[in-house]
Amino acid sequence: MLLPIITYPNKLLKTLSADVAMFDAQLHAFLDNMYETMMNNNGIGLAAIQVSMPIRALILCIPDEEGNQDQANILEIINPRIVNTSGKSTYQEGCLSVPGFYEDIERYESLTLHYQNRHGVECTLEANELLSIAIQHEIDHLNGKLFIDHLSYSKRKKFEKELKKAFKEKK
Ligand code: Y12
Ligand code: CO
Repeated sequence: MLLPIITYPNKLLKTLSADVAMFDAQLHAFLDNMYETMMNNNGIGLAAIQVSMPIRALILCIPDEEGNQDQANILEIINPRIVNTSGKSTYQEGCLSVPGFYEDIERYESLTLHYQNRHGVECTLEANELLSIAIQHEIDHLNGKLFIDHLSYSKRKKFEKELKKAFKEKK
């Protein structure tokens, strides 16, 4: 089932999402719906709050070298904790909740993540490059933060101007 994705400036995107406690069939159905919704919208990452569910769950499907997204590569990450970080790298980010806007954001180059899978099993993941960036972007969503919240004052102004223009053009 496709779920509606909420977009900026919807205030729900500022929610601090709550830990997941029940790893049941309802959660599994929700994760399946998140996957369908993300793929249908050409996304590579989606946090539960983007579909109005304030729980600490996110999914990722990083494309391979040919740009293909394989369902076998899907990562379902519940109650994530970043336990180690190293390096810095900058990547031009986009977000399904901020359609049509892309900007360079600096993040940790590598990280170690502790999280639970859909069955509640504790897992550890070492992430680099795009996966590391995507994890940080999605964990920000769980904490009510968007990539545009990392922008400098002048870049944030540029974003607000583009948003106003896009809104006027839609009318
Ligand atoms: C690196 C940086 C950010 C992330 C977070 C996940 N971001 C996305 O999945 C963004 C997807 C996206 C898709 C769009 O749609 C198309 O390209 C057809 C899009 O364009 C519009 O909405 C107009 C914007 C963002 C992971 C890794
Ligand atoms: Co996003």
